Amino acid sequence: MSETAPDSADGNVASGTGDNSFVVVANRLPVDMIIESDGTKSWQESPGGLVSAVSPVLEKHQGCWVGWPGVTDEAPEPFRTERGVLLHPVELTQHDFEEFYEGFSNATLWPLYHNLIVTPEFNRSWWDAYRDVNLRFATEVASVAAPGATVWVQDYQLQLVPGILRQLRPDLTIGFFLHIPFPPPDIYRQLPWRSEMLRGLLDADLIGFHLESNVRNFVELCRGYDMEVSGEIKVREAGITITLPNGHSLGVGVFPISIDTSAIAATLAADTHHESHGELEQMHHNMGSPSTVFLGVDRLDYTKGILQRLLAFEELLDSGALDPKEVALVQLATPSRERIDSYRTTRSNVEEAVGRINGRFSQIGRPVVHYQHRSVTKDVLMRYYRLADVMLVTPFRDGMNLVAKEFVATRADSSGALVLSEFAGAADELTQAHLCNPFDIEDIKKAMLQATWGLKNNPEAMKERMSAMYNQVMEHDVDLWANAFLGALGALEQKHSV
Ligand code: ADQ
Repeated sequence: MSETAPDSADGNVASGTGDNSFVVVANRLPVDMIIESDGTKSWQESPGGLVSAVSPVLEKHQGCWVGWPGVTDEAPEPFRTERGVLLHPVELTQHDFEEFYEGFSNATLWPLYHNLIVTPEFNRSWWDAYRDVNLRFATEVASVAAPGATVWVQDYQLQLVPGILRQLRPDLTIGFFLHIPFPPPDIYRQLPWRSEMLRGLLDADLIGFHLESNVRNFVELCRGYDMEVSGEIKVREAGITITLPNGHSLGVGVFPISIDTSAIAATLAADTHHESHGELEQMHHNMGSPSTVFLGVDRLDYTKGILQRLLAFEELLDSGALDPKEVALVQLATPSRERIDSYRTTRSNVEEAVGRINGRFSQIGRPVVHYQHRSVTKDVLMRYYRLADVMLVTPFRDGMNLVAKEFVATRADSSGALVLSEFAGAADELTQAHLCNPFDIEDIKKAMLQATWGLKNNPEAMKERMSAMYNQVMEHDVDLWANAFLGALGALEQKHSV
């Protein structure tokens, strides 16, 4: 796990506040504070797609990141990372963590926005905590932002921040990006606090979503509230304008998030050193030299469809369609939201399936499923991507899914295949993948077999598919995402100030 050494250790605490012209605010800082049993404190990269995507943007802008440091009841001083990003921690109490983070954010909004894969819980005291914590984040941002600064609010945990900030600091330009899907209006309307939530969001100057379907859902919802909607949906532009009864207008657009392709290229290049020592071959050898390696890389979340993927693999072994002496499946699962019941159940179901499949099909010293319930460093992750023949990305629903794009970015040689859920946002762009319906185990099996068969019997066609996806990802990286969003936000700001 990579460590980021704060300069505060040598006394270089951020001097003064209110002088940051670019501020990102997200629930989590890009690093988590780790407190050892002897009280020693250190920092580790925090998990998840938002951090992967937004970190390089902040590094390029040398901006300020306001967020929670990952441990409760701790308020470290602001500090600058080695890469020049000013981190401004916001304290969450244990009560906030339970009611705002685990409760409202992850047991109400997360399942609601992911189309009810599990049933959302509506709890009034969680909503109170959500409002309180959003007020705290907005107040912190208001104190660090320079006059006329640009503030970019990230994700579903902070949907009230644009509205509160607008009250506190009318001089700011406020963008909001939603990293998860926006649900159909009928589902959104189940939320008891739907109007206040929507009102908070609409005080932004620009709202960005990953997909056209997200924007359609959002616009339909707004029309139901008698807002004036004009323009048309555009990609990487604020094609839609929504005007509120008080005269405030905002832009809405599709901004598909992506990955830092140059950082991946640099990691791959650095890895050639290890390559010369045969590290990749050694990993393959340690796995029993399977002719086909399937790979899954996910936060351990019920939306990611890990269990269904394992069941599909088990059925293929059971029927003899795959030979357990020839294949292996590696599943890396980052621990996530571990105290929430639905996450505990998902973990125990996944681990039970791993144990059963290995019990049925492994030989001594050669498991068919290699399962790791922990994070790995980026360079090790890249090595797993390179090792894989068939990448399995089968979420029931996913805003985008960066893992699919990261895998493709390691395939400059056009090797390998991607099995991809049609309900991952990435399926809108990676159309050459082996698409499947993750709710249909037969369909996952079919896609896995087509990919395996294609690699053996039709390598040229498979290379064409991978090459098209590789070019797509290389031409649409995270810089394009950030520049398009911030460019559209800047253009709106100029329009308003004319
Ligand atoms: P996530 O749900 O976290 O992100 P994803 O987009 O796949 O999903 O990002 C996961 C990130 O974590 C990737 O960068 C991946 O490399 C990393 N990761 C996963 N498992 C790992 C492991 N075992 N070790 C190390 N790193 C690991 C949310 C939304 C997505 C959306 C992103 C960005 O749910 O739909 O794509 O935000 O907007």
